[in-house]
Amino acid sequence: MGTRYGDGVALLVIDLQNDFATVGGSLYVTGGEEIIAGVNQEIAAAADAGSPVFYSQDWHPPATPHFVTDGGVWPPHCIRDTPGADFHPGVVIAGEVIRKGVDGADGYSAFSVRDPRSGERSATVLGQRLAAGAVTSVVVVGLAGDYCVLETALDAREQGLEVTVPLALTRFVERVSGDRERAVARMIEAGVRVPA
Ligand code: VGL
Repeated sequence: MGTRYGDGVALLVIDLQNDFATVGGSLYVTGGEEIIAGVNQEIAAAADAGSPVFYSQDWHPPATPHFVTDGGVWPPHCIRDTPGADFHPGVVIAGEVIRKGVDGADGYSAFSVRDPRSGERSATVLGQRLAAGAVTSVVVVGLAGDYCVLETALDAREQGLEVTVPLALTRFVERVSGDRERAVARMIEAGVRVPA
């Protein structure tokens, strides 16, 4: 596994937070907790090879049009400064945390957020950080494969990065049956590598 990392490669750990990764979390992604040991191995492999690790963290205000309670689709989740927004206690944190969704935006991609009303997109600091570190290739792991991992991987491709999403290191929401297959197909179409 260490072979994935080295100069020019970064590991992006997406939203491994209690609300997604803990049984009983408000937007629990089935099996989310199963990937944690493997993700920690990736973090160790990246660190050993000198590759930076970035962590995205969904960080919503209590009311946001992202939530069903305010006209959106999702149950309230990852509300800032609550235990649901904390990283799953099993995840080793060994890098910079990038928060998204902070001002009521939809925060799917770790690279950009989107105002759910105006549709306007704005960048997080991740793109700058990767450019500053001369990163040309990213490995994306975490939750969920059909939302934040997908959008992060597609944004990374748009920025011209090589992208790998090891499928064993993500899980899918599957709001609609078939979303997993559709998400994987979109990744492949965009040139994302999706090893098992
Ligand atoms: C996510 C749905 C809503 C995710 C975040 O982390 O994939 N999914 N907000």
